[in-house]
Amino acid sequence: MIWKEDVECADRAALQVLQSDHLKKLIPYIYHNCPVYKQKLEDAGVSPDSVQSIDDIKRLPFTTKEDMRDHYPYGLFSAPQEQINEIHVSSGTTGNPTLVGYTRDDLALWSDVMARVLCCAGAEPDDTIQIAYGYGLFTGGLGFHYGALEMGLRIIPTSSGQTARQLKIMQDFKPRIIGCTPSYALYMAEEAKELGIDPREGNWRIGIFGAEPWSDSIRQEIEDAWNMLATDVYGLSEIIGPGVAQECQYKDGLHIFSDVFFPEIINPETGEEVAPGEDGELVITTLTKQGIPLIRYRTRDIVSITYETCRCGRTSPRISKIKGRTDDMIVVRGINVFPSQIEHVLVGIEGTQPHYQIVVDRAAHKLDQVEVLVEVEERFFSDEIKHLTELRDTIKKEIQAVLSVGVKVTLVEPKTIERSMGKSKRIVDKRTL
Ligand code: DLL
Repeated sequence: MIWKEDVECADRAALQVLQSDHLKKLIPYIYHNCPVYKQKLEDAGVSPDSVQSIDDIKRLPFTTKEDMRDHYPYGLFSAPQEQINEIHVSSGTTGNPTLVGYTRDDLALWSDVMARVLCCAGAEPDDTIQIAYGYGLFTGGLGFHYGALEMGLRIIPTSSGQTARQLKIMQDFKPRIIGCTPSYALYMAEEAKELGIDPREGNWRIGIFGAEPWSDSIRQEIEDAWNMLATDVYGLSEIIGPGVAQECQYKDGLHIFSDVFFPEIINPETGEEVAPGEDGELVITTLTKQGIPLIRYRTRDIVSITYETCRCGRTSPRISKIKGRTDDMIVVRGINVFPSQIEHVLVGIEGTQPHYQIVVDRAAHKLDQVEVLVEVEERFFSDEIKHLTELRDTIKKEIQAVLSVGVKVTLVEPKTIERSMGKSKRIVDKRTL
């Protein structure tokens, strides 16, 4: 079963007509409703009615995460406040988080693309899905929820965490599909074994894993542990949440729903398009969103793209798994972490030095562990131990409050952390993905 088969299997010329129609409407809409975009378009010398086809997209300005932050909270919205029905945020770099808002039509679009995700993974209308992505301000849980409702699946909305309860629910209700981060899938399998439960004994068919980078060797581990097909789902809050691209059963790239999320792959230095098959930064234009439509949004995710028809019959372009980032963001347990967030905390704490290092590790089948090494002034080491402990606890508390991830803080003497002649190495990522 293919959700929206007419679109997903459309020939390229027909798809381009659809994309052009959308873009022709989108540009005047944002020009007249969002002063920030009006200015950006004028600065780029683009008059709204000059955009006539999808090929004109190259004349449009890029939108960046900084634009979102600079115009926080509502500056980039095109729809008036009273039409916004739901709000989500994702962690930003420093200061303001990234805020996104959905109109009623945007929620319908989200439901639709998430139904396409579920279908693409192989879900069937009678399936039961356990949604173990976090609900709340993260987009994962609700995105899956809306898609599953749209498709008519039976939903068990466990959200993330409370692993023993998740496992009991699996045993009792035998869902056939699960959605969660890949690291949580591995963690749950390990916990299950410790509790004497064999995860392979469920009724599993499919896992839909994303929100963080993972490799084919992790895929293999998950498939072996759970006896299921492990597929990759990609998305980001700014564009919609989960629901931008999804692997089919052939696991040969992620089908990007390009009729509504138009992809370009560019050289991040020059902004020029790179050829299919070559690595570059994924840039997305939301062709039909109303609340906060984005033009040529720089995702900072590195991928390659192919336009060849997939064995499953879908003609939609496919992106590779995410190969890296153009910035220094890392994803820890599904949560985006920027070193600058930690730096921001440290500069506000008396006695710390601007030298720190973030070490991320993952023991086999365990969740990511984050250790932050912080240089503190010499005097703390000759002082009472109690002062050192207090300082450590303050730093830990403040970092955890900003990141929403538990961290271990280790205080070290000045000049302990290796200095660099070039770009400082703030992150030591020991995880084997
Ligand atoms: O992570 C949305 C999502 C929820 C996707 C559930 C999939 C499943 P954000 O919190 O805004 O949104 O983080 C987006 O996470 O730019 C990527 O760097 C990373 N990311 C998301 N999916 C994948 C994936 C959600 N499948 C950022 N592989 C993105 C690698 C991913 N990285």
